[in-house]
Amino acid sequence: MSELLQTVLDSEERSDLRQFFSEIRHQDKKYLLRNDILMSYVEYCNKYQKSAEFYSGSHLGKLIYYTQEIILENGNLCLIIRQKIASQEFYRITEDLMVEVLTIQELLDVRDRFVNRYHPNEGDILELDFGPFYDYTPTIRDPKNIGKGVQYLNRYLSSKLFQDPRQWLESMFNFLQVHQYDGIQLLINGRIKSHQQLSDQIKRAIAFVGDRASEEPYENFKFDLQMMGFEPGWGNTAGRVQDTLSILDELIDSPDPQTLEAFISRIPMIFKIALVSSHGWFGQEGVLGRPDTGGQVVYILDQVKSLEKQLQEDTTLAGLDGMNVKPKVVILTRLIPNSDGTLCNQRLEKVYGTENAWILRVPLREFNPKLTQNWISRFELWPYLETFAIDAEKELLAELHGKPDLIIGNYSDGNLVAFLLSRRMKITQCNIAHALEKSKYLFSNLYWQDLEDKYHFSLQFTADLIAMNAANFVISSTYQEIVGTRDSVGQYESYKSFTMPDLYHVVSGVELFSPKFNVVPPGVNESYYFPYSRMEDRVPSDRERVEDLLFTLDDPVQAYGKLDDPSKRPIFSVARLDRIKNLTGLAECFGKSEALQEHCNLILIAGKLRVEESEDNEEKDEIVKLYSIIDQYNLHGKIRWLGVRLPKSASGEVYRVIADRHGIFVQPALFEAFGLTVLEAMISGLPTFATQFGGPLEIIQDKVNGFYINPTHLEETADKILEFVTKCEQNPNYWYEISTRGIDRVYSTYTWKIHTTRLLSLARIYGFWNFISKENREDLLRYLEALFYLIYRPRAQQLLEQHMHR
Ligand code: UDP
Ligand code: LCN
Repeated sequence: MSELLQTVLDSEERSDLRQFFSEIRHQDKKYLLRNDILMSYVEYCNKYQKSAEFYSGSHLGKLIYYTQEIILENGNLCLIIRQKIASQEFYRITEDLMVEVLTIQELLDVRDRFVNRYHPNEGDILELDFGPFYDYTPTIRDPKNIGKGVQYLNRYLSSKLFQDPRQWLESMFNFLQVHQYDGIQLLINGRIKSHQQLSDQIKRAIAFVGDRASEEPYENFKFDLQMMGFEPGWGNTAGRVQDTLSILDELIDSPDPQTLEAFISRIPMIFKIALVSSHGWFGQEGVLGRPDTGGQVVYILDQVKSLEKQLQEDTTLAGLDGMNVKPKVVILTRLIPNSDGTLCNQRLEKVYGTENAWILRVPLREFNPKLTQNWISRFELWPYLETFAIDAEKELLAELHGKPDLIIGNYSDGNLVAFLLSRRMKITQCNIAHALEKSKYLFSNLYWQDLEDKYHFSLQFTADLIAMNAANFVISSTYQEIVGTRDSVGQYESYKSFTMPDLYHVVSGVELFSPKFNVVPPGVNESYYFPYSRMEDRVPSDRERVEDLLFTLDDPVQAYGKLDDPSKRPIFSVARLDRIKNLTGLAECFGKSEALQEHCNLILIAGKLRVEESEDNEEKDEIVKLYSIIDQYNLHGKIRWLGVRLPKSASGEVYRVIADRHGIFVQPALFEAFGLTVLEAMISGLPTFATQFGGPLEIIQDKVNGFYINPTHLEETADKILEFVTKCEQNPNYWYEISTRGIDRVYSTYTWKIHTTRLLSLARIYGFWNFISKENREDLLRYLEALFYLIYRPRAQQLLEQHMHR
């Protein structure tokens, strides 16, 4: 049993526990989440006049802190305790404090009973259990190393491999033979016939290139190397070739994981990449602003540009320029015939600023043209993905003149398509979630049947389970995306076990300790977003136009509100008008603080200004709410609300103009998976106050290079901002300090260069290990296929039939 629970039971706090549980039993709520539990505990402590020391310092206080859920059943309490990251324990506690440990199966039954969906007489429910597939794969032990998968994998597999030097050399020799570009052999040729010979030839070649000037181009001596058995791919100059060969030489003589990583990272094995963002509305102009075409589109476009550049650099360094090697990156998305003035109806669109990166659009098959001709919400897309993958495969093969070397899925739907494509073409699969819906919607699995009409979570969660287990590796933007924080469950973690009543029980849905998980955060587009102080790169006329738009322009189509005093310090935010983005919360926080209003104006760039212009119900509600907050707190003269979607160049200038005026940026989301606007604001030099719920918690270091806020505590947030503003008024240097540290934080940690170097190195290393260890994943993949065909496909078919009748 949990030590903590045992300690409470054995101590004098036992009576408090009994009393507290009795209070809970008398509440109306029968299913308490963490917030409810904490609130009840506060009430309990108040009612019984417990000291502050008892509240947080007692064992009971700690137990409550770690309790994620309490479910009441027949007077008993079921507790879900998460004392350590990524591990949960379940207990049933009776009125007289008898404790019984529950298995996960028993807990899932409790949850089913809670929603009256427990029917044991009708037979057992299907149990999904991925656990056995991970029994024989390496797993990380310490939770703090979760997300550093590749380092671990390298160490683990190297030590196994290096134990048998003969086998190891043989494997390496085989691996070096397989690399080609468009049918042309790379690295080594048939003249080297064995690993013994390889080792000798490497030493000869090192001596040979060592005699040449370091900068001498590879082309000058390529035939000599070829005679020794070496094809292109080792380097573009004598120096580089010598370097690469020496790393390999060292690896053969005294292998160690770092040398191995350094060597594999240099191998030219990735030239063509396909990224999948199937739900579409993917383009370079006029597409942002639909639900989930915000950060995801921005992320992928910037990533692709950076990937192409990195691949080009790698190709040049490998000495392949003479072979006319042209890396290619393709973003695969759906073609949407009725594209509302965007280019989403065009098959091919070149990505700006690249030589060979393209958006490739493949139409959905025409099941019901009323739907398939138009944009379809990501929640409704499921029936079309299988045939989309089949059609997309042909298009990809044609466009890339062969198979991609790596396929990266984005979001639940793109990851499922990535799975189908990787399976068919046998290529390394990488997953990126951006955000998983399961933890975004409360009780999304428990009440899935009630939500099915609107969200079809049965399809989405099944797709997620399939894709995350199938992926060779997963990239997350933050650690907490995988396993949360001390007090909150991670997005992937929420797939560990859950019930889908009447459909299936997941007893082990994901191995969080698997080295497949790697934290690789995104960057920010540095040509659009850069520090306000870089005046030489700013265009004065743009600056003036943006200043006018933000503070003065009198144009009811674009702007609402006239500022009484435009010179006050601006508090700025930009986001879609989603409930979860909570811009209305920020307006209310500003409204509640007269002191803040005295010092600052509030400037919002958000969605649309008129309900009639919006097609999205949530956005409509938020528009109405924002107007009513402005009236309720009489914010007229103190707020400007711009209903515009700015092109990137202008949006970069917006942050800088706010920084010119020593303003601040606030990101008040109730939950933010990562938060690209936080990076954009910080790199521009804006002191940033961002939500403590989600990614910003890892981007910002509180009070060092920005500030955390709890967006559900309005007064507290207002006070934090006010404190900062007052401090800056007393000491203007303070603003510069935070501003500079914010800029440094982004440049040191969140650049696309760092991201893509890491991503490509991961892709090579996972590709290498797949080859070498011939890691047999076939059993797992077969299981996943069965889920796809037996659960996913029939449900998708049902949804399709509904669509046919629309
Ligand atoms: N964005 C924009 N105009 C808007 C709202 C957002 O250009 O009116 C951009 C913003 O600059 C950022 C992205 O859209 O690059 C939003 O990404 P984020 O990760 O913050 O949130 P998401 O919308 O993906 O949840
Ligand atoms: C989706 C989100 O919700 C954001 O938090 C991320 O920043 C964005 O995708 C890019 O990954």
